[in-house]
Amino acid sequence: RPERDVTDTALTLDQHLLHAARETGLDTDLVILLNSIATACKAISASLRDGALAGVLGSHGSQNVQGETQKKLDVIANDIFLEHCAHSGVLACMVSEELDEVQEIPARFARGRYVLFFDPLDGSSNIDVNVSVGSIFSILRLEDVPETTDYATVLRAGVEQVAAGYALYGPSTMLMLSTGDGVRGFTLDTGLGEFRLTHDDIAIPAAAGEFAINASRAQWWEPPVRRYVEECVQGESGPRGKTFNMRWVASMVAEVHRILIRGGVFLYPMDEKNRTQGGKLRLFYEANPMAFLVEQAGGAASTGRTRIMEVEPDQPHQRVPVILGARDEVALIDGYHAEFD
Ligand code: AHM
Ligand code: MG
Repeated sequence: RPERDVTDTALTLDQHLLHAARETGLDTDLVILLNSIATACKAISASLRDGALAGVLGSHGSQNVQGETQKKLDVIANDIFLEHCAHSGVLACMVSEELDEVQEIPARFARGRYVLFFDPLDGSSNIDVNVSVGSIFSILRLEDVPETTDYATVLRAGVEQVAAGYALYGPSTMLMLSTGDGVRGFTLDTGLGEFRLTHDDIAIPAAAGEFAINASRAQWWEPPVRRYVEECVQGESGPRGKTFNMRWVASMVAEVHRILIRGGVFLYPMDEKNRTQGGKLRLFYEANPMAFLVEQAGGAASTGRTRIMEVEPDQPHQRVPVILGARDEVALIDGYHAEFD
């Protein structure tokens, strides 16, 4: 029988977080919250798995605060997040992409200093075609347990995040997480019902050979984005001197995951069509948490004009242009914006 070290086994997320609490002083209230979020993601993963058989596909017949038609699973996933996180005892409040108002913590539960922002089911246009979707979350810690939780109290710039991550519901379910000391990936062990540490020390290479953008919007692009993409597709004979590959899943979680695993750059830029809204992706539920992860993995995240995590928020459902991934590519695209402005 080959020798096997029985102690060399992948830690569960709980084990990893408890070690981090003991060894690096990770706040135990944050551990409790991350644990609740992981449970919510496992529950969402379970609801997605049976798809059409469970009658969960299709439209819910309602619209969210941003006027978007909600899928049944948008509503189910939002309820799952609220249900599993409300009683953690460590939250001041929650803010969801799917809700009009800040979600208060019911009086029967203890309250704490943490604020949880989440997009319960990102990329939900992909659900009916059985393509990967995800949940995204971002966590802030307030100085004290707040008396009121109006938006003015909880809307802070992304640099104040203490943790962020996402769950990807793909061929396997994964949870990618950063608490400010790098990015780790955990794969759902369905037999055990636990996330287990499978990806350590995630690093995005500084250079890229792959870009992701919805090219059907080329008609509305600004000159710096047009220039960047045109140069990439000119291949070896163009100014970049190499051939780039292109991907577009239309599911930001899958896109960012690909970049964390094998590199590249992702753009959902400002264009003539989304300019009045400020962009397409939401600052709190999409841009800030993904920027935190990407920077923690050595990449960069910009609006083209500003570091995303330094954008000063003015409203909860605010949108921003997003350019993130390989830091040399992001720097090049920022440079093109500076030249054209
Ligand atoms: P959603 O929050 O309504 O799901 O929208 C966000 C999604 C992102 O996951 C993805 O990057 C983008 O929208 C896709 O946009 P498009 O439909 O223009 O390709
Ligand atoms: Mg979304």
